[in-house]
Amino acid sequence: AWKKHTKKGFTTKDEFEDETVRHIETTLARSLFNCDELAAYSGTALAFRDRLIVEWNKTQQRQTFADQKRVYYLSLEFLMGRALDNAMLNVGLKDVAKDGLKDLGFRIEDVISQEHDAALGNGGLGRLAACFLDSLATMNYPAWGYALRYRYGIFKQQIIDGYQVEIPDYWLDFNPWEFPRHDVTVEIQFYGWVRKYQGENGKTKASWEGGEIVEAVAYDAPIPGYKTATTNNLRLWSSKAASGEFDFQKFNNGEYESSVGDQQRAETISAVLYPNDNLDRGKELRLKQQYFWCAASLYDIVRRFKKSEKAWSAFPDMVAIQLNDTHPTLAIVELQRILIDIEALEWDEAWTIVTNTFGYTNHTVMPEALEKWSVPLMQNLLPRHLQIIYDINMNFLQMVERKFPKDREMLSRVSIIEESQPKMVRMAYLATIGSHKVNGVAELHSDLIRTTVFRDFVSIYGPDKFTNVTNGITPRRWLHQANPRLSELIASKLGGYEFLTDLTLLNKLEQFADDKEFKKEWQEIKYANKVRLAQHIGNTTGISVNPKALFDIQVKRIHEYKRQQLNILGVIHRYLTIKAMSPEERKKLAPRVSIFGGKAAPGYWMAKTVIHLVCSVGEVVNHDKDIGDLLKVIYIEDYNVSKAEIITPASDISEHISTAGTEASGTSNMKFVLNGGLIIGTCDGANIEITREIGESNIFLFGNLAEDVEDLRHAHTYGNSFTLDPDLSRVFTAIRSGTFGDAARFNALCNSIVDHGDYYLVSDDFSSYVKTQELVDEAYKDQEEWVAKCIQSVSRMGFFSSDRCIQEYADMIWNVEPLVPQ
Ligand code: DL6
Repeated sequence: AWKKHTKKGFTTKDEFEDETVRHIETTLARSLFNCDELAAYSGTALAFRDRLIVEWNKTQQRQTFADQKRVYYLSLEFLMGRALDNAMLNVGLKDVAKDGLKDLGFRIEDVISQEHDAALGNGGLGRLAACFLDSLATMNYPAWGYALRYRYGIFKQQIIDGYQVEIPDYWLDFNPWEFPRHDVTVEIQFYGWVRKYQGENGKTKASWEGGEIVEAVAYDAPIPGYKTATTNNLRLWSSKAASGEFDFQKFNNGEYESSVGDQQRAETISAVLYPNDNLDRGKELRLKQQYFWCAASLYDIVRRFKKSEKAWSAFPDMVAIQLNDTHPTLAIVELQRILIDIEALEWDEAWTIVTNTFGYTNHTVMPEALEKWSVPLMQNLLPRHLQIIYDINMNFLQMVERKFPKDREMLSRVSIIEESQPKMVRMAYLATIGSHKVNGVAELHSDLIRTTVFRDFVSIYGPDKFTNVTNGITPRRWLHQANPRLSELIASKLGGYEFLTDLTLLNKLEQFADDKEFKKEWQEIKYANKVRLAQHIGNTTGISVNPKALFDIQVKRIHEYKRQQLNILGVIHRYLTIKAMSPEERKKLAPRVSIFGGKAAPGYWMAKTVIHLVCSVGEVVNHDKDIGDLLKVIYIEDYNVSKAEIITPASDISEHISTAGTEASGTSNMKFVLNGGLIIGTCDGANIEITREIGESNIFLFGNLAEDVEDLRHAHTYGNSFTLDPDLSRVFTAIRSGTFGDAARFNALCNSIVDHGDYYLVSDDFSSYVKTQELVDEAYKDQEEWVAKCIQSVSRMGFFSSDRCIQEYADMIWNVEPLVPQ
């Protein structure tokens, strides 16, 4: 009977229209006479959602019956962006929707752009998690993502008078993609105390008592794979008071405000995403978020496992949990607690299960980003977990002592507990000790972690525990969806869209690098993408930019290590140089538009100063009639995933210029190259592997190497002579003389480079940066050669698909097989 009633969903234009109109009229209670673009979006999204749900349910059933190992990806951030376009492409019905919407009087682009970005992340780490979900579903892996359902995602950025202003991002007003599961709830405990008692076998047992309980409620979102029936699940936890709506006692006594206190305190846990990228702030609420999410997710995973009625020893054969950075490290401790305190396993048996279950991905070596939690804070919030951490540490240190007898220094170096004031729990060490594999996200990064933060751990465990999985991006979103014309052109040459699921097939494009007709079409597409971006810039900033100019783009979080300051100092140098040029010299110059975008953490004052400098330079340069189109400086407000989809296909050159050894991988470098733009970059993160794949002649590399950074920093701090490059000195003179407005506002920024040790080595790399930018100017003049380089680069980007990453994780770390729908 069920089968008879189960609908598969629309497949034709007429059916799509029927479904969409039905939703607009009945679900949304709107008449077609007042149906605006938002209503059209809502109706379309609901029609597609219905279609996904059928496959989603079937996928979950299939995975349950198959009774095979699943992957659980624990990430505090999933930067998903918009879902509708992705859903349309993945189920292969975008053209149907386009025609149907046209019939109903709408342009599909306008409808798609009504959707609010799901912005539950800060930057690369969260977007990587989103790409991984897409690949996992596309490759038919049984996998779940787990995160928090923040009511407010990453803030919206406004630029007012050249300064960043943060506006809350309330994204849940209408979200057709999520399903509340009010029947899936978990009680999460905080605070309280530990009671010791005699267990049945006379052994001392522990139980966590008292404290307060908060309820976690599950919200699920379907994750459709591309051209497969597999539709996986992303489960987001929302917090709510376990005690019900409010305190009746207080309410009846007339204490209206405090009667809702518990409810508000509980809801605060999942209220807001912490807006820091590569920075650890150590706030109690953040630790609460982490535990709340880890405990709810583990409860869910364990509940699912227990249904199979298998022995506990089979847990790692059924469950692989990947920790996306150290934020979910408490899951290790929570699983150990469940196994010993609740399921009554012996410590060693439990610990073997735990370590065989977890894998840990490290995403940074920067000291300020390595998470540590104060022992007193943890003692208060999670008293039992702290005890277990101490026990894990004791066992670990005993093992180290056996291996390295008498090496006291080693013991204090590798201890999970840092003997500082107050004592701190080092989460990266705990994650390493509790996992069977630790990976970095690009070759250089993985080498660096092996030789720096985890050096001692490599000698303790041996090198095999540490591995590399270079990041990747999903070609579905970052080529097919963001750049449909390029995708179509490529498909026309390769005889179909198979490259979207096997990106290595792009290598067949190389033969067209000298094909005149193909190159012409390629250029037309790039130009059209630049026109689209120029329109966006015109609409949002009022500044008109020439799409024929060279578009030079740096969009990413604003951080000193990413060195947007180097870029803008280079722009000032360019401006001053043009000003000093004769009309004849100016004629030889390729006009440039320098485009910046990205958010600064609200408390990161120096990053905000960099934004202000970029905007101030733009104010002067863009209004300098003498300069005209030769140079424009643009700040794109509120950079996010959907803006990235417009920006990425429009670059001629993009900048990935971090101080060598600081950017773990970077992923926008991959997106830009895949969209036919060249890059200028340092020998850092995945730039190195991109160079290896596409060839040195197709990338503009500059700057010092990671191996020299320490010496250079030392020289800045202890060297006795420091002469500034004359070009850079001229730039500082211009800033300090007020050319770009009140110089005092930029003092600290200038001083950080000139007087305060130049930690990010801007002055060391400035001259090679400027020279390399000159090479870019020269190269751009020869358009034939430039386009050939772009085509050749795209054809060699096969390695950087997130499908390849997932394959590596599946084979090397998770030991999990796909489950292909029949
Ligand atoms: O691995 C994804 C992404 C890398 O591409 C970036 O290079 C790296 O900076 C970023 N790391 C973080 C670390 N945050 N924390 N914790 O966002 O990861």
